[in-house]
Amino acid sequence: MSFKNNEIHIDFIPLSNKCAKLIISNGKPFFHKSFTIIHEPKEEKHYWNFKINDKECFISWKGKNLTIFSNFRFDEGFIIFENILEKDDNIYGFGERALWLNRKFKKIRMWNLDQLDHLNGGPMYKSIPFYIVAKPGKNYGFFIDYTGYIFFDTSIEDSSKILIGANTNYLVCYIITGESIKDIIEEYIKLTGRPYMPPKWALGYHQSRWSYETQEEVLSIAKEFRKRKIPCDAIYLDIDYMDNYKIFTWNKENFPNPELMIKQLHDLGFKVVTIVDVGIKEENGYFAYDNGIEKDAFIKSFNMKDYFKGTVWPGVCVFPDFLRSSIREWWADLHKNFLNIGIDGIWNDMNEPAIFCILNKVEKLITDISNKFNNKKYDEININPIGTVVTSQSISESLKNYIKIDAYHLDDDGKIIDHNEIHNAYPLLECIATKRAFEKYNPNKRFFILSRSAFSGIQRYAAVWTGDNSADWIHLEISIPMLLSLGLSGVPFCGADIGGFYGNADQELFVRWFQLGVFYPLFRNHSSKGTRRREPWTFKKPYANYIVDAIKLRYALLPYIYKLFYEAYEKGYPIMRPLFFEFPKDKESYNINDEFMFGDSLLIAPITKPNVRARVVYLPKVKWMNWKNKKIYDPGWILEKASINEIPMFIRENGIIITTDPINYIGEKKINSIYLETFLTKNASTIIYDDDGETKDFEKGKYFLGFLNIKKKNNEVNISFKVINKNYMPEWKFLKIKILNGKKIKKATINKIKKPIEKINDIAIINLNINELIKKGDSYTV
Ligand code: MIG
Repeated sequence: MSFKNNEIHIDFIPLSNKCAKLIISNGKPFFHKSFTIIHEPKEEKHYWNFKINDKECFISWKGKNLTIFSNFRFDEGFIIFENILEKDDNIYGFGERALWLNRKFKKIRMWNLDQLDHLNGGPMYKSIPFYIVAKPGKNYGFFIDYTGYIFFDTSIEDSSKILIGANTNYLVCYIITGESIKDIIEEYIKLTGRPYMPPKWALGYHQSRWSYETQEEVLSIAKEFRKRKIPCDAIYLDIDYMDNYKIFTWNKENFPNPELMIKQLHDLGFKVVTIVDVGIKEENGYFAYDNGIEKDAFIKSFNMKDYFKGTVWPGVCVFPDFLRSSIREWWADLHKNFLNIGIDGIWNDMNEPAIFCILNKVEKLITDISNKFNNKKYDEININPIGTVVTSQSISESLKNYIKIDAYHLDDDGKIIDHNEIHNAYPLLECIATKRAFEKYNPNKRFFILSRSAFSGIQRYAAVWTGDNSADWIHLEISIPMLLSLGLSGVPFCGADIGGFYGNADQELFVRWFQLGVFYPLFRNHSSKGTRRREPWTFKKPYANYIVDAIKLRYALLPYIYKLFYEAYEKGYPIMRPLFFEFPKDKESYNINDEFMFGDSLLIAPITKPNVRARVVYLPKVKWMNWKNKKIYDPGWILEKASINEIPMFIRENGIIITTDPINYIGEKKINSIYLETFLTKNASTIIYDDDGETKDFEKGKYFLGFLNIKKKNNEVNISFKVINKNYMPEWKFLKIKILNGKKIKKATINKIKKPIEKINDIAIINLNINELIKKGDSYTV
């Protein structure tokens, strides 16, 4: 269905039960290439109803009014329109912003930026133009598939509409709805791609620092972890491993034998992640530059002859034009030596792209700045003289104002594309190329990419982190809504630098941050040059012990976390979830910023303030049990004690968490048992998933998947297990069911066969072995 007048064309196209497309344009033909949409459903049957006239587009779903888009217009090169809201609607998503969960009353802009001041709420590294409007009984999502500048204003005059503007003449949007927010995420993921399944080691603890500066230092850090038996799986090499910051090179003096170092690290059970920036130093004789010139691989300046140049760490740089598939292939090839010597992960930094000074445009400004810095040449100034700070300020001045970059790309057909149209897609295209590198040089190995900048779809290729935060309580606290919002924006694999990147703080902050970081999908400790060291043993006792306890807790929870990653891969569900994701009928749960669900069964209420030894916790709808002291609570607001070594964690009534015995790193030794811990009042169930954790064989069906159910009636429990797939057998042999409130349990059966019950305190334990699970019972293989 469409509407047309001389100025504006609006098309509404139902795609499936839950998804419809809205195209707004000036009616001129336009070739829209999407980097994000991987699959558009085409189903005949649907529940949509809509009415369009020159003022409004009314949308209803299953016979009920859903929403209204209105007031479509063109203004100074922008398509502008409004999404009419009801007063009590809540707004979520929009990817990474240092804002509270509910994104009402805000000006939100999509323009990837190396944002130095996170707390100004302005644009940051990632642009995900997807929001969800939700309240009990109503949800829909809206995604704008445009990679240039977009503004959203959720605060004009009153909160009953969102003003939307995009700097283009042709806009493709998707409206998604369903019975719940889970449905919306699942549908959004079908459109934009499923999150990738990382290797198991990526779920462990990661140790990073800007920088571990020599080969010996890296090895000594790794050995210290093993000596002290502090679990750790990955170590990072930041920019100082390179020769003069030239990507894909090594500093020969400090890293004389990277191949040997990597082998030694692997022998110690460590995986190695190296940083790769996007800027390539302009230097004749440097292979990446020479080779790129030969391929005409770089983004061009306005005259289409010169390359677009800017200064970054190595000085004057040129930037790969990832828009062309041949250049993405070239970029993949640059990784050959790195991947061949065994590097396990690539860390894509500065890929907004972040540029200290853009040369072609601001020569004069640079000279002025150089003068200010005692006539140092601009490429010697190691601070950020313009770029980010100035940019973010000017953006906050006016909704439509942003710094355009005078740079041009060539697409696969040789067409010139203005950088400003694809600015936000730049990191996504880079990660596509990086993934290609892993595919080429390690085809069956699962890859690990960590990206700072992103656009919708990044979940297919990379984990992300929230950039340069600070060692401050407010940064700890805001990381919760930041990561929850990334999760609601289809990016489950995310984390913030534990401890804060910049600055220093007292030891209590680091303890509390590690205690929260256990539940970040990406559990990485990273810090800037010039800050105090952050390796766990650099803290004083007892703080150091509490930090190690937190890391060990992460490893105990790994089987549960792996299950959550599998659910993320299957359905796009976040790993850290806002309370309303699990309790959509509970009105109170829509505005809780300092608690979250870790998967479906665990509620985490971290301490986010200094000197706090108790906190209020909101417990939605069901009964809860404090996982540590086994105290049981009714729903509602409670006061919970949390001394410095405690994290308030609650297991949901009839929820199951899966734990295991301690290890120092993934693959160190065989895991013998897993434990299914439940607070059982009626009926609890979970999937049990496992695979080899490192290859892509699971894609070919080599995985273990079963469905376990525990039913309680009076003082009896009946367990049943259905095998869904057993083409891979887990390494654990025993599965122990721990009924945490099991004092009165007298009888237990598995697939109708009686089993003995062991009692420790009030916990009833039922020991099962894997053969009992898969042989008996009504199993079937797919
Ligand atoms: O301009 O590589 O966010 O994690 O340590 C700073 C040095 C460049 C920014 C990243 C940070 C990294 C740092 N990088």
